[in-house]
Amino acid sequence: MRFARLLVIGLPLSAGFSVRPLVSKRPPYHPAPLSMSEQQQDAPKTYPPPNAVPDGMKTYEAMHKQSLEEPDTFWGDAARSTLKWFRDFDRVSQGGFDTGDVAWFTGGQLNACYNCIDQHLPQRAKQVAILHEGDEPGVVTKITYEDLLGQVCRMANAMKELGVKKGDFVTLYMPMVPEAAVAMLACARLGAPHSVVFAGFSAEALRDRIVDANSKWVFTTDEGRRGGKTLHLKSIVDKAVEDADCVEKVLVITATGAKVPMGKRDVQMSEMLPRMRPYCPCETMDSEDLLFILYTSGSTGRPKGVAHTTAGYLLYTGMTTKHAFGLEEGDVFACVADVGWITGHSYIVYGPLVNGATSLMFESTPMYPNHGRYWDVVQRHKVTQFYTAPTAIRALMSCGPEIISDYDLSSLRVLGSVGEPINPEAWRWYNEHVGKGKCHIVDTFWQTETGGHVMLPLANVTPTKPGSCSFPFFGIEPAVLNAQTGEEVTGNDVEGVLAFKRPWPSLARTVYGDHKRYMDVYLNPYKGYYFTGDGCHRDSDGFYWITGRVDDVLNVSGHRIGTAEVESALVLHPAVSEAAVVGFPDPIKGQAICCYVTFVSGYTESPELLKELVKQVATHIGPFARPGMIVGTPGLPKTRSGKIMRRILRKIAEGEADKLGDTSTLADPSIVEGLVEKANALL
Ligand code: 6R9
Repeated sequence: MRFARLLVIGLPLSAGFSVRPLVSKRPPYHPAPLSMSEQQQDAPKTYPPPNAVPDGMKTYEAMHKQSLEEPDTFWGDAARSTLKWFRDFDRVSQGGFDTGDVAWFTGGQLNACYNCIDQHLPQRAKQVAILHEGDEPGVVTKITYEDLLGQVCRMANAMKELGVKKGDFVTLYMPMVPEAAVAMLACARLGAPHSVVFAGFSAEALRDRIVDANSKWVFTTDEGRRGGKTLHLKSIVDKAVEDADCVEKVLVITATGAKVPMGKRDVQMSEMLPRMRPYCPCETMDSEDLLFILYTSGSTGRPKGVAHTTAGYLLYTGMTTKHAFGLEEGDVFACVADVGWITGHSYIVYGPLVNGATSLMFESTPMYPNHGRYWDVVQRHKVTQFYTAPTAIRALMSCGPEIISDYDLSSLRVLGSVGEPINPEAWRWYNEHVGKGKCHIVDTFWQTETGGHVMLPLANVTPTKPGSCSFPFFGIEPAVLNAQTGEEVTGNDVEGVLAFKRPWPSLARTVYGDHKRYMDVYLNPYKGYYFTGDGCHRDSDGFYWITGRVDDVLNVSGHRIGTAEVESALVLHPAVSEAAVVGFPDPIKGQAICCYVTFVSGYTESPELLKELVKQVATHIGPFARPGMIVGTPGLPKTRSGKIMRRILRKIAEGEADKLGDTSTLADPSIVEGLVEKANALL
């Protein structure tokens, strides 16, 4: 018998939430795949910031100090100068980590959409707000701030006519078309929190998210296009809403113009929008009113609806966009993420627009029609800041740098990285081949829950080391904790888990509908701290290095996937009795998924069955969660008390069966012997 390495195949159909119970204790600690020593061996050099601002680090240090010593003055001033308020706030911040009653700018009233559009009209009516590069090269749409207001208002008025009111949840399942941003902003204008579901999720995953948010409205398009392929979004939504009784209307936007079946609940927006008035007043929102929820995976249980509120989120994403990327007048800012993830929310929509910048939205992939596409986009649109994920950089690296020299990339000043640790080799490639040694590389560490960057270099200010996310943003007080004791590890050249000691404006306020879970996952594991779930190293110069998740969350191509979700998708298959899922290193994706499964009697392992199981996961979650390896086994390695020893499964999947460590607590050592034999047959 051999391990089956399976190729990425098939299409998404649907997804279920995990049924594994929640735990309120500390998550199990295991060192991340990219170990600190590997990173360090490779990264002795410090790079000075290009075009350094005089005394930039001194100013940063003074501002950071002030943000911690006089937080109310720091954030109060920032909030008044960055945002437009309908009513000034009474208090800057209140609450804390004990009960998670954090609130910022209470008493203040504002509207996020007003801040992203209306406030800029006197100076920027004719400036491009959203520059959309379609799936086909050169298919470009430019939406000025003035046009954006009109489009958002028409959309908001249509939503009103369809019954959307302040406080109602609206789900979006959209490709990367400008209307995705327009719909988000229309929701913000009406005070209806949006819940954007990445359009790579299956119908089942979408349904669960619609139902969890009790959403009566779902936005989608007829179809989408990505990398020359068609995404059948409307038909996925049809399947999702079949058993989602809460849904009253599906708002169908025309993207490709394909004829799609329209049912009783479906509304053809192309017929409705031209009738709408292109102005719609803004709802007045309290600072702490919800702006949106966004589902994300955790180490256990079902995906959580991470909840962000209006003022703090907007202020913080605005400030981080400005400082991380050194925004200047006339810049073309390109974050090539998807709006279905937090990076798209914060750095395609809210952060750039609150700054009055031109935000590029990219519908395609780095490989379509060839691996020069990013650089073609940079050249044609004279992009000044470019923000992508290490997985894309590694994929492009594997194609060689030659194609880059066909393009003029001289407009670029800042190159950002996000989503996973960037290996020093990829960092240097990005710096040398794309940045030509003249751009600032900003590796930004943050999470759905943090709302915006928490650890990052500031453009033209912070020196960098390849693979390190350097230092905290204003108001962020990091701590390295001993994972077992929870004690803070002080000094430099230390390792542990990364936590934060005080709230900041864009910290997620709760898990929608389940504050206990919010406490248990983020604030209870280490009392007095926000726990990130990531391992970290603070080197001898005080630079921070993220070493990856220390819990059961995988990061596949920058996509966060809970092992529990994959396991519950697998056990829904009639052939599977038990499943245990771990990650293993992948040269491009960072991590890939390995599933160990035991079969119900009567089923035997076969290539067909293994393929079916891969499809099972793609169907229940989405194609991006497809396992790279499925291993049939007569049993899972368990302790005598019945706990699965994932540490052992991880080692075997990583090809380190010779370093299993202590196996004395195993109930049945022969199971591990069998698995190791399988591994050896593969290697
Ligand atoms: C923004 C985003 C969050 C997890 C996070 C960590 C990993 C993100 C990183 C990084 C090292 C970076 N992560 N950025 N690890 N260096 N610059 O990706 O949010 O999808 O919630 O993922 O991603 O493990 O905990 P999200």
